[in-house]
Amino acid sequence: MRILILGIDGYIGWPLALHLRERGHKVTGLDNLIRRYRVQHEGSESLFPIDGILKKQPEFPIDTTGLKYLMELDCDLDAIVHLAEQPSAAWSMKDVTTATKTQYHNVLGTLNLLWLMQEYCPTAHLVKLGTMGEYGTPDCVIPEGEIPDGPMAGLLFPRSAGSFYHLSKVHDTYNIIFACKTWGLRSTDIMQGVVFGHLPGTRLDYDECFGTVINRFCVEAVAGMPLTIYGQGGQTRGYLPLKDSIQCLTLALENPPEDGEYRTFNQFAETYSINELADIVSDAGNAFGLEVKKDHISNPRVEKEEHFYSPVHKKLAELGYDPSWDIKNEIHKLIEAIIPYKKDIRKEIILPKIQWAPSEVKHDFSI
Ligand code: USQ
Repeated sequence: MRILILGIDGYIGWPLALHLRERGHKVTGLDNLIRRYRVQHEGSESLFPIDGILKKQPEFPIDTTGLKYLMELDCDLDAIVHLAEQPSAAWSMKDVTTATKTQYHNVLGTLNLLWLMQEYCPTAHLVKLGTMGEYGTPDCVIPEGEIPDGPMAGLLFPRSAGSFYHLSKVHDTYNIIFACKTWGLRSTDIMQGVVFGHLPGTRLDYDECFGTVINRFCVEAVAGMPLTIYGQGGQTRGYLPLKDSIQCLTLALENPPEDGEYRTFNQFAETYSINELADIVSDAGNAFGLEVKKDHISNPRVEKEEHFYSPVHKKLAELGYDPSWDIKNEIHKLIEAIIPYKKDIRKEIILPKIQWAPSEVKHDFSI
């Protein structure tokens, strides 16, 4: 297949490109490198060295100038993987500037892409990265996409997002459904859980905005800092290692939907509470002789800290997804990979500073 990856320089985009090429697909990419810039701008950096863009450029034609590149591809694309969005919930809750940038870039970027697709490549399959966080944490089973039975059967399951970032994905979902219905585009909207781990050449962020919780806990364990459990630690989410994310995206690409079809996959291996994850990281750390402590710090977020959580995730398994069930082993491998970088860990970027509840801070509205 001829596949264009939007966001090819990122945490998921780069290993996906390498994997798809290994499987014989023709891969090109677009990236404006804003993830590198944003992490730096927040005073942070990836713990692991990232493959430089100059190293990547000869391997894949990476264009950083914008979506107009699509028009030069002779519309001869089988699929577009859209990973080019601002990914941090915490960053979107920092201030009015980061919230509006998140929704502007994510929602309008996707809308722009949908218009380009209907004009230049209406038969290409759009694989779009959404988030499990679109659903929130309702007191009922979360289906995969539509409500399965009863008087509301077939309607999209209600969304109850927990940040302006998660909301940007909700808005994307409705725009994509509309484009499929109205223009006959086809799309797989991936509701992905929290990704962790690393693959060759990928970044490893551990700051409060761009580091996800397992990656942060593993870095904290190696740094000798207590694990930063936000609040009571009963918050439960779906998790998957990066290699599973690549496996699932590949399955979605190689098993495309029909023309005009919109489908949703709930993409994660297993659900865990923060307390369970802290125990697993602590045990893995102890195996390396690290003395891992845990700390229930005041929760900077506004979220339920004890709740029911039961999302359905069957569709990818039906396509052949073989999840990494042994999360302990994955976490063990991650800690092992982090240990050589212990001296590079910057402890000052770990503790959270962004408060999601209203504060006394006066924002700059001159944006
Ligand atoms: N948490 C802690 N301690 C920490 C960091 C996080 O207890 O040091 C808790 C948070 O309060 C939250 C949970 O861990 O309850 C997950 O937080 P996270 O920062 O790992 O993930 P989140 O903000 O939800 O966002 C991440 C990705 C996002 C993706 C989402 C999938 O950054 O791009 O969409 O995971 S999901 O969470 O399923 O919506």
